[in-house]
Amino acid sequence: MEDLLKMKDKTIVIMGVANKRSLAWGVAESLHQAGAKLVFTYRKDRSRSKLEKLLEENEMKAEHIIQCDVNDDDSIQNAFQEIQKKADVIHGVVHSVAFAHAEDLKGEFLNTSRDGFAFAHDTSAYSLIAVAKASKPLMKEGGSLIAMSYLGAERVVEGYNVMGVAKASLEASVRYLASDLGKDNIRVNAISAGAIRTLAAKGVPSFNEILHKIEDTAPLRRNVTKEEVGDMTLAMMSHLSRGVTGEIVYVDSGYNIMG
Ligand code: 1JT
Repeated sequence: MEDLLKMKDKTIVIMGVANKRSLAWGVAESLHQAGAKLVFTYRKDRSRSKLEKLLEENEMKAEHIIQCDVNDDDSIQNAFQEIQKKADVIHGVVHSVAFAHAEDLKGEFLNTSRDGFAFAHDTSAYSLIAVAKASKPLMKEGGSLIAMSYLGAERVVEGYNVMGVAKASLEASVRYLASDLGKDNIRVNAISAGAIRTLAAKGVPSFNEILHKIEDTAPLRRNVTKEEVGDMTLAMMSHLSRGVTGEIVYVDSGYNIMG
């Protein structure tokens, strides 16, 4: 019983902490509690400051904090080269990064621009492929890659629009990457998280409605938290999930099963 998770000697890279509400921060807390060593990447300087403050407040220590812009191949390659220099071996990466232009997350999907489509897919889906490629040489002892998705990938959720199509691409990429990387004992999975009030959800006019609908109709009759997403991410990083790859795991109070 002692150590079912076997996280003590593992180094995990977490991408996408913007503030204390970020899913990636929930993941950091769960992985830290399990004894993992953490490396963080950030894009904006502001996110780095927020992260440093969060780490201090929670008496947590990062092994390294490294800048990485997922829209830029060189930045991704450089970031993982830096991580390799400092940590040598890593055992997993949490990809908790997505972006789309605000104008593409309202009104009709029909109005999605070519540029808005490309940008959402580049940032939110292609980035997983680039990160998988850059991190593979560091996962010499095998590893686990986790991406974050949302139900809008497979159902029409009003307003989610181009992000839904980008998340569909992300989920398909998880399966193709899982197929390629299985021979290196690298697993690739996604968590489909229920609606959670994060920075990303800010400015979504229908968000309150979505949260209330989940409380009324999801099997567990409540919304989920970033801590619950963090704990499932820990499970998917750990020894317990060693036989699982290419899956989309729902942490959504069961909402997705309802008709
Ligand atoms: C992004 C945004 C990715 C918001 C996201 C996201 N994944 C989940 N959300 C929350 C959400 C957003 C909308 C929604 C339901 C949930 C915004 C910035 C780009 C990346 O539609 C009803 C719009």
